[in-house]
Amino acid sequence: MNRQPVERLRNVALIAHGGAGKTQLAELLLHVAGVTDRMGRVDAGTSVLDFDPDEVERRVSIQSSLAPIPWQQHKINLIDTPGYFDFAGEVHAALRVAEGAVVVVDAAAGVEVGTELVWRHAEEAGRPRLVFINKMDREHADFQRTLQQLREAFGRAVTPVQVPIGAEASFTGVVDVLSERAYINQGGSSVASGIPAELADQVAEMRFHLIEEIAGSDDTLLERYLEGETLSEADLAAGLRKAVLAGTVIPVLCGSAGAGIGGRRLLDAIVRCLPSPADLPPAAGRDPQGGAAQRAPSPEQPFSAVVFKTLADPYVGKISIFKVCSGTVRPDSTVLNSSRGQPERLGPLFALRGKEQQPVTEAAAGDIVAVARLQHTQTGDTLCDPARPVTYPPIQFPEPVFAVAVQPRAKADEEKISTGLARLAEEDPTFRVERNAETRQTLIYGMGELHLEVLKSRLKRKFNVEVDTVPPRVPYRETIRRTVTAEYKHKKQTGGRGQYGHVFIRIEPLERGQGFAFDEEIFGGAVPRQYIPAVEKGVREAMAEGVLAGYPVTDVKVVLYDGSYHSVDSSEMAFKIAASQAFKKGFREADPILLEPIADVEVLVPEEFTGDIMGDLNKRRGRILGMEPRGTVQLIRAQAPLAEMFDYAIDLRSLTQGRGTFRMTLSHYEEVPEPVARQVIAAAQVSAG
Ligand SMILES: Nc1nc2c(ncn2[C@@H]2O[C@H](COP(=O)(O)OP(=O)(O)O)[C@@H](O)[C@H]2O)c(=O)[nH]1
Ligand SMILES: [Mg+2]
Repeated sequence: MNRQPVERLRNVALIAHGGAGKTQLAELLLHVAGVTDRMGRVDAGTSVLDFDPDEVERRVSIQSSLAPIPWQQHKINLIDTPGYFDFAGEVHAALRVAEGAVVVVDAAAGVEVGTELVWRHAEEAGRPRLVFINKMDREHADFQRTLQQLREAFGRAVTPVQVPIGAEASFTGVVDVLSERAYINQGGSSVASGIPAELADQVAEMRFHLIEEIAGSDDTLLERYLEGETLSEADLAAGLRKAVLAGTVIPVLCGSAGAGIGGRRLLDAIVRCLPSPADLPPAAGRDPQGGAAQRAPSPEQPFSAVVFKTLADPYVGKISIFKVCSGTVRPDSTVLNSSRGQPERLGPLFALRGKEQQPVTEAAAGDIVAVARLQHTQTGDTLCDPARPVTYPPIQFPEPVFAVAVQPRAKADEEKISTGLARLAEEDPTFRVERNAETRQTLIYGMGELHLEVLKSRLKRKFNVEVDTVPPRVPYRETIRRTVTAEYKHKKQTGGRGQYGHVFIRIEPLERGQGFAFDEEIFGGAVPRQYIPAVEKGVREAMAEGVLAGYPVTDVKVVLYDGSYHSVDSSEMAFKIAASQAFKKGFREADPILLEPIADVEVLVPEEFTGDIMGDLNKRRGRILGMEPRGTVQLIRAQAPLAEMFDYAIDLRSLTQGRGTFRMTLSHYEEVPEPVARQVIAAAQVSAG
């Protein structure tokens, strides 16, 4: 494909509830545009876009996929996104770089939870939209009902520009309302014809309504319309485009990706109604001094780009996909990664269609290209002309909040696992790896169970390591409630030189969060100076594994106040042992308790779920701190023990049918209530054998 003037580019995100048919629709568009000889089929595993083995195996999209499509002297870069909540990060990234979106809705299922979620994302990103009511061939497909649901959920801007001809098995084509032409599918090609008589009245009425909507969005058109002038097809087309860009009209089309109906009209609508990069305001970022900087989407401007996706390939290495915001970039040039302050040498540039790579000689403002093996670059980074630096804000990704611990199936794989996980985290900003020194576990955080399942299988396929997942251990701690004194004399006489260390210590509770303090009140050299550090060391070692259940001890102060020594047999080792034993002895008597981490939790849910959510948090031993409205939803603030929150992501989703989200950060430690503590201690004793 040759370079297109920026006005002839369309970057379009396909977004929807999972299973609405986005990928199949993209396959149809590729096929009707003549890019593919045969239409790829999701069900047959022959999709060009769902190429990842995990996608083929599960028959669902897991990551965004690109499909450049030439259509009527335009270039459309379709970004097919995954619909499942677990992969919502991909939708965020796609909407950052696409200027417009096509929302796909299943004509039988109607508006679904995922429809609402992606709609909200698109609205927040300020992206003009078209709606495609898909699967008109399916049993129970109902255009009017679905349209009604759309208008109820998203307002009156949602306006049909097509009517289906027939439905279910007898669905054969569509009528374009503005042009008053019918397109009927005959043996795979679309044949233009007159409006079927039984639809004439309906189309006339819709056309009247649509023209009013279009005219109402433009003052000069409105004036001419009110003066009784008949607006030409060109006037109306221009007016419709303006209204869509302004968001006052959201056109609804229909078809069947599976039966191959409605593809050409959708491509037409994308070209005619959705914005080009030039229709958006210039990209806004910061210059190196922190001042505001702007770049218009013109090939003549200094080069700048945003990396919105990274693929980790074990053979090729890392592939970074970016959208050129301004200027032109050529292979083998040196650019600046301004987000990290690092130069990057670009190798060959290529366009991606699914997994297929086609070399390109340049990429100009507005277009999307890929490059392999960048050294420092990660998703969200800005690349730019080193002489004219600019940095764009990073892409906002949802926080991963579902955690499991992983352990290698083969012990020798420890290292391979950490490299593999690190590479996967580079590829996926909604995946995080954390080594917890306290529990000695590697935790992986993701958006949900399916997400982490997929990552496990990628780890196996790409890095050849198998892991088992286990529940995360809770990093409990131990502390005391009262001050005690303890004495220990370590004395051994065996053959040659003996061992002698003798200490008196006082152990005092500290405030929560104070950690550890050590002091001494030795008079008259009862314990010689040089042994005092050994005493502290002995205490610290004993604290590493508490007496109650083996968890680290915290929030205590230890004071060495007396002792004795032997001029020949005393040693650092002997004092360390004495101190350690004295601590263990004293700790048992100091009313020891178990502490658990408490998390700050913020839950965002629609009003109707707040009762259930609060009830559920109470069951998790949570405390509700407050609730406040946030736009159309409620924000519930609470604190809850981490131990009860590991699977919260899953339960919240089922409690709210996917409408709720939450964030969680560690806050502080608190005493574990007695009955729970007893269980934890018993479990620790079992596992210690
Ligand atoms: N009957 C019918 N099935 C469709 C149509 N479009 C997609 N499908 C099927 O719906 C399922 C989900 O399609 P897919 O494209 O993977 O949905 P996505 O999750 O939105 O990408 C697959 O089994 C498709 O074959 C359609 O127009 N009609
Ligand atoms: Mg898909």
